[in-house]
Amino acid sequence: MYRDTGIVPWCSNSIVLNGKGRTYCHPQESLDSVGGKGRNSLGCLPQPLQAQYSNSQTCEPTKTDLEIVQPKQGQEWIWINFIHSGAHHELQISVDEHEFFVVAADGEFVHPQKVHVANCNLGERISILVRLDKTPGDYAIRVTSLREEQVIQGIGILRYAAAQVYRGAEPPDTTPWVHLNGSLIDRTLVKMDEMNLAPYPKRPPPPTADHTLKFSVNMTGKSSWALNIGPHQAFRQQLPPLLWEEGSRGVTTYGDKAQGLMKNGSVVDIIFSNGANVSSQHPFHKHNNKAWIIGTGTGGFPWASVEDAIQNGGVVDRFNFVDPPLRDGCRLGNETGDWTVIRYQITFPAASMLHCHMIHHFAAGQQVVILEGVESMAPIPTDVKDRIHSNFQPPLRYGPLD
Ligand SMILES: [Cu+2]
Repeated sequence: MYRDTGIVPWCSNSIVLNGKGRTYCHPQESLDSVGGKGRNSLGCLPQPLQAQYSNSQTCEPTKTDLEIVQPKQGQEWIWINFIHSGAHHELQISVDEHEFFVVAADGEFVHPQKVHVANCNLGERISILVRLDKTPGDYAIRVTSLREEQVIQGIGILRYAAAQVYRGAEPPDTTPWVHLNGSLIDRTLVKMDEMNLAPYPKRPPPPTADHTLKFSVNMTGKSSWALNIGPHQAFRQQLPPLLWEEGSRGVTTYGDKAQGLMKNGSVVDIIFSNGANVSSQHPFHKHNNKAWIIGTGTGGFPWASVEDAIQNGGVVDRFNFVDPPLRDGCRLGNETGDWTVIRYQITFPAASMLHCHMIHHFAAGQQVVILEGVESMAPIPTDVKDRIHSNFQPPLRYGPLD
């Protein structure tokens, strides 16, 4: 359906924590008040031609158990790790009536941020420390979608050790910090600032880069997304390994001999920018290395490199070389011309994937392969090369989703 109509199957029934959660059917006026009119009973906005090509979806409530997080008796703090394994809804984390500290991002300690809500994008990890200083009882842990296309929230339970609770795993009736769409109930509340998640202890990025890759994001069809020249074609994973078979690479492999090898130990800048046909943010994931998010901006990135941008573009204030976040990926903004720059050092020789984590972008070609430090790898033994591979010859008209 998605390939041929561009209709994305993102309308979900529930957001679960450790596999537990419910479908909540909110009153239509609640959905309207936070998300505007025109949503279905699951809180979803209709897509063009959806009624023609797909079944209608109706909210049916469920009553399953909720996940309970419970500290031991006497514990004054609780540490909770959130791992976003989903592929569409950026989520916002909150715990009713509790502020908390964000203490780690993607498994690395950060300078703690005291907040009421923290966002956790696709594929990301956020760790929080919650002080258990409220009246013992059950408090809702809320994971709220920040995507405009669906108003949806998942609920878990923070249950104090001393809580006298005999009500099973029902949603707590505590007071949330947020509305159903993730907007704050009070403007004095504090959101996590993801560009201010400095590594702890300090880990500044290398001051200069050896290589620059520029990726311009564009939607090239209703189910086709590209970084630069064209979408990555999924059939390439059926071909003989591109590590040694140059014929398997296509236009979405970077860092081979023709373009200049990126050697082990070298420093790479990747500059993402949005082209004209862009309708949503892109949470990119860089495999194998963490990368510093050294700059973001708007209005396009016409310069050849970060150095060029600083010398000739007057955008030095858009960069942070002192204590930028060190993450598994980065966010590219929603608008045409938005840009984000990451910097990393190749320390793990590999054919690495770089892709958007939105599943319908990823599947529709928003991914590339980067050959990193491959010159330092031992030669591939002949008996490995000579193992039987399928001799699959795809028709080259294939698109990314075929
Ligand atoms: Cu994307």
